[in-house]
Amino acid sequence: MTDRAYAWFEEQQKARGIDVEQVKAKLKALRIETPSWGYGDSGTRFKTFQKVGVPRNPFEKLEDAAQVHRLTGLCPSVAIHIPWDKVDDYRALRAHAENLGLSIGAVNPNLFQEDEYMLGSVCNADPAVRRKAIAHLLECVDIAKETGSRDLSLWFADGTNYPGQADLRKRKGWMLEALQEMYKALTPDMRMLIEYKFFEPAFYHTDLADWGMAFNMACKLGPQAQVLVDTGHHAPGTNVEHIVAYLIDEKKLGGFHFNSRKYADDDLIVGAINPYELFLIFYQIISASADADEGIRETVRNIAYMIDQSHNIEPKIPAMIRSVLNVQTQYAKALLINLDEVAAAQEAQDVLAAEDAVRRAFEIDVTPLLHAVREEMGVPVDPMQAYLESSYPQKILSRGKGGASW
Ligand code: PSV
Ligand code: MN
Repeated sequence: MTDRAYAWFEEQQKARGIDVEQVKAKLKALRIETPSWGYGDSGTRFKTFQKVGVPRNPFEKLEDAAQVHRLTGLCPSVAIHIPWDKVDDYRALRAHAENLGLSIGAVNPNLFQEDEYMLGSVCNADPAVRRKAIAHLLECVDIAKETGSRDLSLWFADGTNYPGQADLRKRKGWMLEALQEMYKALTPDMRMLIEYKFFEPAFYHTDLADWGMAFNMACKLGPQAQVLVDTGHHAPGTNVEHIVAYLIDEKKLGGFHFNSRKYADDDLIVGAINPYELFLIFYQIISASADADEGIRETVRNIAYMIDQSHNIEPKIPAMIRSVLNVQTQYAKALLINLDEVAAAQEAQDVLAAEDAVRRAFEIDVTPLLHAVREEMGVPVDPMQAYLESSYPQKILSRGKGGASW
């Protein structure tokens, strides 16, 4: 049945001028990093529900992440968050990852959980607090060296709640100073990926509130600094794919934190709320991947696709599998856009034909394609079902309740 469905799919796509073998090769090359914190308990300011079977330490988080990779073939690296994932021996953590067929991905400094940071970390008016925050950034560079990580993923909760609370321009200068000191500590192969977010936990102003501010910092720092787009960090209605296209064109898009939001930074399963947005993001990336400028093609090749989610009510491992599969699905659909057709419609200034050429790919059922690709990759055609039928959900119950939070 699958074979017949795939044969029909292939015939249809070839008739549309799509190189299906190339699409399959691209799908096999897709890599999505999962976050260690997505395997732990998390919650809202109202309640964190503790689940049975949640990993008790960073080593067990990696074991859960290995299940996601084993079943999808797409997730060989895991981002860590420090100090949530602080261990005595990072080489041991790295070795554990490698034994599981994984690597440690982006290192995320955490500058938002200590009392001293209530009024800011790197932008705090107290030089002692700023020094402590910078020391943590530098510690994370050292950790990245030990874990073999390339990317330092930076998000700052810094901001204020009230007009007049702080000097906004001084804080801008302190942010740059901190980032510059960190930048100097990088080895040539490392990158700083600078995230932005327009509000929360601060509600009046955030020191890096939008992509323009992150971009400005990245430009001032140099080529090893780029912008990280967290899809949940925009006001409703923001055209995220436009930001993506703009940053790619400036060779400053470093990576993504994928998740879904309905209202704000809801951190829901990616693709659950607005899969079309994800598809349109991939459309911009795929169209740039064929650019004549090698610098743009290189930017696209180096984009780090990462998931940043909190699973408050849903079981963590299947939620992560669902997220990864949703990303894969939208990427597959975007690969089916006939870019020549779009270009011809744009050339003719035919608005409806251009919109149709893009949307039509979104409407294609890619199930037969994904089944074929998974078969060729040697992973289950239905990774979610394979997980639920495996012994792993039972096995982890022995961990009991009260595992790691985030
Ligand atoms: C902040 O909302 C964020 O998106 C940052 O990436 C953090 O590191 C992550 O979520 C976890 O809190
Ligand atoms: Mn994020």
